[in-house]
Amino acid sequence: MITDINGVPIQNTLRDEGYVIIDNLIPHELFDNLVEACDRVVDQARRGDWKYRRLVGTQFPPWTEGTDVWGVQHLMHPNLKEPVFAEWYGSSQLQSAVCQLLDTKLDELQLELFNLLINPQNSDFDLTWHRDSVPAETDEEKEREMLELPHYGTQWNTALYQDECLYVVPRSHRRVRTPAERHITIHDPKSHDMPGMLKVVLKPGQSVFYDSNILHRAAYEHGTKRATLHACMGTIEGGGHRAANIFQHDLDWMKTPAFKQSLPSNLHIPHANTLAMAEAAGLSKLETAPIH
Ligand SMILES: O=C(O)CCC(=O)C(=O)O
Ligand SMILES: [Fe+2]
Repeated sequence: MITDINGVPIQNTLRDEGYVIIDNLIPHELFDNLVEACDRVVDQARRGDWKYRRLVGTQFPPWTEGTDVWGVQHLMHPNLKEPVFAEWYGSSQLQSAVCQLLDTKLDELQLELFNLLINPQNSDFDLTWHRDSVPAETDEEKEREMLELPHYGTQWNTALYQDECLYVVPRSHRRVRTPAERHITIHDPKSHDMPGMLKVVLKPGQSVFYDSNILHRAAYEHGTKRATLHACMGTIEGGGHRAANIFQHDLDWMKTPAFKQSLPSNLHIPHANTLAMAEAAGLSKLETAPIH
């Protein structure tokens, strides 16, 4: 049983609070390799040699404008030639945590997104208060409906350096927004005064798993080094709703033989599960329209 930094089973904290902080999901022998691989991919993205990146000025995909980078996409892409990322994504302690949180078995896991969040170089950048899959303008009735949909997946941030960028409103993940929260998300989305907000502080090597529907925002400071692994995994029960969330990031490269061959054996079934999900959702390409 994996417990959080307060000794509570992680699935209980995530269910009740909407987020949970966990120590030690990076094996010792991978830590330095991950740090070095991140330095290399960050260089490539900042130079413009790696085109899959998040650019300052834009929060949600697609990222077509700007030059300053706040995120590097598709760390497991075979063209990056950094096998340590898939090695970690498929590592047993991480998979155990995900299985415990999703109450599922290893062979029902689905390989999904794996990106890197970094500090921009030239200017600070604030993300707005948001839920990942409910746009701010959504009316209350529709919001209630969307919040009731199960996720069949979980997402997390794992910090390689001290990370104080993420803010959440604990326990906001299953209820509609209060009038004050609705006002902020629509009219003042970069507010620093969200009622009940909490800064998530991660030490190097700590992870936070968070419900994609928790109200959250992030503050990107250009002067503080950030390299935080940002990923998600799902279960085969996800279906079309999950497909719409995942494939808005354009994952068609995951169908290539080169990707399959690059994966460690413990990711073969999760990879096959992802392709099967796309097929069941009737997608000929692993690509869907942006949600926001
Ligand atoms: O920067 C972060 O920690 C959160 C990023 C985020 O909320 C997002 O990409 O939707
Ligand atoms: Fe988000």
